Parts: sequence; structure tokens; C-alpha cells
Amino acid sequence: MAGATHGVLAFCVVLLWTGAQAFTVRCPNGFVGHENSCYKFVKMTTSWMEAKVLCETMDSHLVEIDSPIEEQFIMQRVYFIEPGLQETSLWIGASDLMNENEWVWMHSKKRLGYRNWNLNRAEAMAEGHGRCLAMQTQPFFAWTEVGCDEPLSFICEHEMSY
Ligand SMILES: [Ca+2]
Repeated sequence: MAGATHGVLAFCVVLLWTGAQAFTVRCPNGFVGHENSCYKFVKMTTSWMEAKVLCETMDSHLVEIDSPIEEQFIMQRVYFIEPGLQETSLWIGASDLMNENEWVWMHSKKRLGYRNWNLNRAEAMAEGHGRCLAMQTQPFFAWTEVGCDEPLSFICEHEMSY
């Protein structure tokens, strides 16, 4: 009798465990989940356009940061977990390639809502206007416009659908 009880218990534990697994593996391979999206942090450096294409080949797009909460997750991930990304800049999914100075998330075609520009933006622009957006991990993860051909690491985002 005790054996049978143990058997049932073990069965339930296995069910719970596989349930939890199913929950965490909803993200594609190599992606990590947060709220309704999955993210992949790619250390390899490449141009903005090539990064965009590489994300698309992985059923995702360059990350679109819509809120401080999403940015917080990315910052913590880069700062504490992702190896070798702490000192670099990372491509994110906006550019003003369509209309100069009109910054748009290029996958959703939405104009930037939440934004976290580098406070030295005017200073940075004096050195030349870049048309693609990057997140500078040093200092403070501010966003800055960079020439699109610069080789940078990047972050892909895959939105989960229900
Ligand atoms: Ca997003």
C-alpha cells in the first residue's frame, strides 16, 4: 500500500516537474523569458542591419524596449549574467533610417515611446550623427545613436503569442 502511495506521489512530482519545464521552455532555444517576451543576447559583433537579419533568422527581431521594466530586466541580465557584454555597446531595434531624427522601432514601426537617451546626446551628435540606436553598457546603459556599420553585439526579442 505504502509502495502504491509512493508511486502516485512520484507520478505527481514528475507531472509537476514536466509542467514547470514546459513553462520555462516556451522560449526558443538559447532565449530567456521575461514577461511576454524571450530574449537572446548575442556577443558576436556585427553591423545593425546584419544584426537585424540574424535576429530574423531566429524568428525574432532586434529588441524593442518599451518600458523601464523591460529595460531593467535587460540591464540586470547584461550586468550580472551574460558573459562578456558588460563593457560593450549593444544594438537595439530602432533607427532613424526612414526620416532623419524620427526614431522608430523598425520591427513594430512604432515611434519611440519610452526612451533613455544618453544625457550627453548633444555632445555625441557633435561627433557625427549615427542612424542606428545602441545601448551603451558603460556608463549606465544610456541609449546613443551610432553609425549603422559599427560592429556591435546585439539583443534579439521574440514575442510570445497566446
Ligand atoms: Ca519589447
